[in-house]
Amino acid sequence: MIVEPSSNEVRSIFEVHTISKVFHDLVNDPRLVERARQVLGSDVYVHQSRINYKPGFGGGSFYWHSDFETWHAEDGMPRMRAASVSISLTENFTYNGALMIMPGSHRTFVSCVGATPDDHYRASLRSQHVGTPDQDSLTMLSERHGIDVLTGQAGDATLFDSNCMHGSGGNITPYPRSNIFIVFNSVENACVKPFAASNPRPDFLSARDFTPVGR
Ligand SMILES: O=C(O)CCC(=O)C(=O)O
Ligand SMILES: [Fe+2]
Repeated sequence: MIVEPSSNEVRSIFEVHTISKVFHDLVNDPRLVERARQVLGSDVYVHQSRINYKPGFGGGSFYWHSDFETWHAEDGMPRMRAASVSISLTENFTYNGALMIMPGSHRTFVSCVGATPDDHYRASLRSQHVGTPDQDSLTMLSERHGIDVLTGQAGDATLFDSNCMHGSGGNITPYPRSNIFIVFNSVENACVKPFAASNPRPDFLSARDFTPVGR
């Protein structure tokens, strides 16, 4: 569990599919798994699951990033054969910190400058300061692709490519924005040694159990 940098409010809970039967059943639900299998072209396993709470009156932002960049550098994911499902647990409005995404940006890999510090996840999951994409690349991608806001009712799901550039602002409204993220990775793309970090991140962030789900 990760708390907000400026308060003790819960920011994220990881590996929810191993601590809750509800979420275990969800990651095995054919409505999700079959779509992930169709897009990724093979059986899939869960690389990571997390709930981001983003409480009202102060839920923090998530700076622009490509998930794949982190998973490649720090988790040893070889290729871009992973996709995330984000399911709204509360309504996502345009104004309570909904996810912003640059559609089409998944075709461009932006590597982040600087070496990954040891145990970087301890700081970066609260608030990311090093290893972020540079502003020239973000400006170029947003001019090329534009920015969409992923609004939706509780229960709505969005599937997005692991290399899409995305992020979200803070939530100063009274309305919490809670979403669950489930990362499906192809079993043919299982993680190896990190490509740009000295040690792999712990299992709760980067699964080492590659058993297919939904089978
Ligand atoms: O919850 C959000 O708004 C963004 C979360 C995200 O991008 C992530 O967990 O990788
Ligand atoms: Fe992300």
